[in-house]
Amino acid sequence: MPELIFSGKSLVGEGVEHLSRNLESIKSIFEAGDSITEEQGRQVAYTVSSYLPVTEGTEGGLYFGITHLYPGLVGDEYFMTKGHFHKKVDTAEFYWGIEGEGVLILMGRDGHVWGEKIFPGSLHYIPGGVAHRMANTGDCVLSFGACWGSDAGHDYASIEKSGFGARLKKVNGEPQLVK
Ligand code: S6P
Ligand code: ZN
Repeated sequence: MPELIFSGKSLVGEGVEHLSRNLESIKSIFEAGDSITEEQGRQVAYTVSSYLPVTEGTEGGLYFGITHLYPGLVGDEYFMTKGHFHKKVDTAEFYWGIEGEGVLILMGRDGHVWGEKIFPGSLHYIPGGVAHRMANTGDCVLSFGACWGSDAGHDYASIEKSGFGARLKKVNGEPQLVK
């Protein structure tokens, strides 16, 4: 068996994959993405460490990941993850808050968007058919865990094409979903 260490905040060990996304690579998700300069574009927006013990598509397996999402704004929009539906659309996922604060932005297939506050210890069940994206509304890194099925897959294309039905913006100093 591989030795894996999940310290609560980080995940290391044999087979753990690390991915990093800078602002340049995700700029199209932000309303003001075109304002991102070359220098800002090099800034890391989030990293993901994941343990994917079986081949993607395997039915009945589980995946585990930790995301560290950095604080910041693009225009008046908080740093956020790309967001996705699952390719096998009816598969669910758990998210839980580890450190920092933010809002889990959710969108049903009908385009209805709502948010759940995430904070250390909060637990979030994301039902099948619900797109999910995380925004960091705090001043510190937001770390959260995720557990999803190895047969779920990721559909990023739908979000790239149509986005979410609302954006999480800083309005008078407070996060607000704006259509
Ligand atoms: C995977 C799970 C997370 C995200 C990560 C980055 O199903 O939801 O590990 O991959 O938070 O978000 P995104 O939307 O860029 O994959
Ligand atoms: Zn997911």
